[in-house]
Amino acid sequence: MVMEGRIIQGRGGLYTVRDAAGTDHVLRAKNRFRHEGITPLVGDLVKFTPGQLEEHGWLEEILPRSSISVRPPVANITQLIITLAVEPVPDLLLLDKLLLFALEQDLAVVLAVNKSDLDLSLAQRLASAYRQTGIPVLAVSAVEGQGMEDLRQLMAGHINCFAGQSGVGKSTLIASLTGLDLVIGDISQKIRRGRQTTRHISLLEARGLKVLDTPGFSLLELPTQLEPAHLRELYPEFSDIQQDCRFEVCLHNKEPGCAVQAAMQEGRIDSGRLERYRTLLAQQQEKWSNRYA
Ligand SMILES: Nc1nc2c(ncn2[C@@H]2O[C@H](COP(=O)(O)OP(=O)(O)OP(=O)(O)O)[C@@H](O)[C@H]2O)c(=O)[nH]1
Ligand SMILES: [Mg+2]
Ligand SMILES: [Zn+2]
Repeated sequence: MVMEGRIIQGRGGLYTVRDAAGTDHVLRAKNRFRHEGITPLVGDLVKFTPGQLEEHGWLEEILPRSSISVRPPVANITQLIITLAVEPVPDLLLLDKLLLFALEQDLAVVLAVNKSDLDLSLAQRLASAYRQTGIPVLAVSAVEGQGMEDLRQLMAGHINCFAGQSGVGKSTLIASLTGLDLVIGDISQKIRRGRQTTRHISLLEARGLKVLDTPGFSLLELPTQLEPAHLRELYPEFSDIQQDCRFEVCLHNKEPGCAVQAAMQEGRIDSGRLERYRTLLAQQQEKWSNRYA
């Protein structure tokens, strides 16, 4: 008997799949997946043969994915909640790379600035820097509750995935939203041990929300195939302005008559965003020119 379900966790070569009735099945992937170079991902909709008694069952087939994210490696999410906080020190280049991944996959995005009980200035700074992108920036506090109702409303109806550096409070936010008992890290211990508290990706469902908790990370490479000239299409705040650049394929990298540069000087585009765009552009140009080397 073949059934359908969704992968909610994968660890040590075993996948937990939840069927439509809410029953969880532990499965092993058929060798065929490995031979074909296919990695089942949390979020995947699959066909499977359930196990008998104590035996695990078999993952038979992965159904077509509506989105695929490489970092974190998940399938079929519809919204990425990029989480930052005053501690650990925010990495805005990482934030912009995550945004590029999300927009490339047509995902909805929310910036959740957590720990706003400690400090509101980061949330204010980011709200101003990302205003022209149209992406919602929320000041939230998982421990004191500010902004949590707004976050919940933005999450409704989506398959949400939290992503961001280790220690920003992704699991604490999810625990507060869902009422589930998740393992929360102690930040000083984390720095000492240098590893994440959340070790595996899992899809959680409670209080009407669907949400993926993921381990934090701080390294992220843009894919080599991402063409440098395509980058500018992934900056929502450039879209109305760049048609006024003197050159049609202006890369907004100090070309004469660049309307984006002018907009930045007039304060209509955030200077930090443009600067980081240029950093990423240079990186992609470097990768692109070496791509056959
Ligand atoms: N002051 C304050 N501390 C918070 C808040 N949210 C989380 N923390 C603390 O931040 C630390 C890290 O929280 P986690 O939820 O484990 O962080 P994480 O992002 O899930 O980390 P990884 O699982 O390693 O990726 C814990 O000590 C939390 O208590 C908040 O809103 N305010
Ligand atoms: Mg965590
Ligand atoms: Zn330009």
